[in-house]
Amino acid sequence: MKLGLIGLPMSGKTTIFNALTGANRPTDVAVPGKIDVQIAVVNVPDPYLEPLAEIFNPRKIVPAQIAYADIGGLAKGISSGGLSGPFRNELNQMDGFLHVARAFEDSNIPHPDGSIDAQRDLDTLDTEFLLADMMVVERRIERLKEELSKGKDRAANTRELEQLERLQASLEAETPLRELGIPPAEQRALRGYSFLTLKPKLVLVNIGEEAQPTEAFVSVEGQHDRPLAIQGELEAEIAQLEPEEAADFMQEYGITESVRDRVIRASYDLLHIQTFFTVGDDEVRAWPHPIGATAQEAAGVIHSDLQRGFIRAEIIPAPDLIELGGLAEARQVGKLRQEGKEYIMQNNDVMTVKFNV
Ligand SMILES: Nc1nc2c(ncn2[C@@H]2O[C@H](COP(=O)(O)OP(=O)(O)OP(=O)(O)O)[C@@H](O)[C@H]2O)c(=O)[nH]1
Ligand SMILES: [Mg+2]
Repeated sequence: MKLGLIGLPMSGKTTIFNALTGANRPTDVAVPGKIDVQIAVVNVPDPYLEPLAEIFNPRKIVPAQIAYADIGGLAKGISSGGLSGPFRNELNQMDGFLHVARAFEDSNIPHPDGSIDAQRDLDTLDTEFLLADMMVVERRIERLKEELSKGKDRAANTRELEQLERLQASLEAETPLRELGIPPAEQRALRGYSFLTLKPKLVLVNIGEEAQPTEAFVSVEGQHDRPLAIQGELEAEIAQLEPEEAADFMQEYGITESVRDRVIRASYDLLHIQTFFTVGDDEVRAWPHPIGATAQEAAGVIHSDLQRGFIRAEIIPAPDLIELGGLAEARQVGKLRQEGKEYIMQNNDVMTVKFNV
């Protein structure tokens, strides 16, 4: 899973990336219009991984991970004529976006538009993404019409044309494709286009030093998904401290949860994912997987062989296993459940897959 930090120049993307990943990337270096990407992988904090490891004493403990990409260079006007190849390639690879907007006041950092207005800035980049998608749709529609005029693949091409014309109407009405409620199967069919406005997006408002949400933050609160308010620079400083010092610092500033924890949790919500565990002497491991996945689909997250040869799964919630102290103990008291292919995975299930290939 990979999420891209996007936003207008100087909104605080790199600052928040540093806070989130503990990186120490220099700020103020991106050139508007020139793509500049840095990726960091973050371990997902998990209350059950350590206690499970204590039971199994495995050679390896593998936490779930999320990659975050700091994507510099996006700016107003960038989509006129279509997004350039390098931008498209990078943005296509993202599973979703964290859209950073500036709400901090700082006279040393003049805003190119002369004032601080987070909603305006969000709209500016949203419009660029709408335009970028519109160009993709238009080009494809043109192409399909050409093919149809030659009488090629009439049925399939007509179906695709109708679908794309629906998407085009939505984009022209400035409605991002993610808001259309397109069913998952149809979304999968659209994957080849990598529509930017179809990808899930969460707004992060950089409120700077203000402990109280600023005007600019309040003005974006009505957004579709509730934005996160982040004190960018402060959080980036905290991320550089030793854990004990960081705790003192956070207490002093009334910060109850680090930006890393908050954003990771929000990322899970955004991507509709949850965790299951596999356990054993070899490794204890956390696996992110889509909420609603069946046991067989979840087995496929581990390895395609396990999905193909799936027979059944032994399941127990992680807290129960930790309390009981082991799989044998759990089996003894009848807490280790046998589940079939269609079982819907619950958050924090421990799964052992029985399979045959
Ligand atoms: N006062 C204040 N300044 C901040 C805060 N967050 C970021 N800045 C400053 O704002 C400037 C831009 O921050 P960056 O993190 O470089 O922003 P960016 O979005 O990565 O910018 P580009 O990569 O140039 O597009 C830097 O000088 C930061 O130090 C904040 O919370 N408060
Ligand atoms: Mg930057």
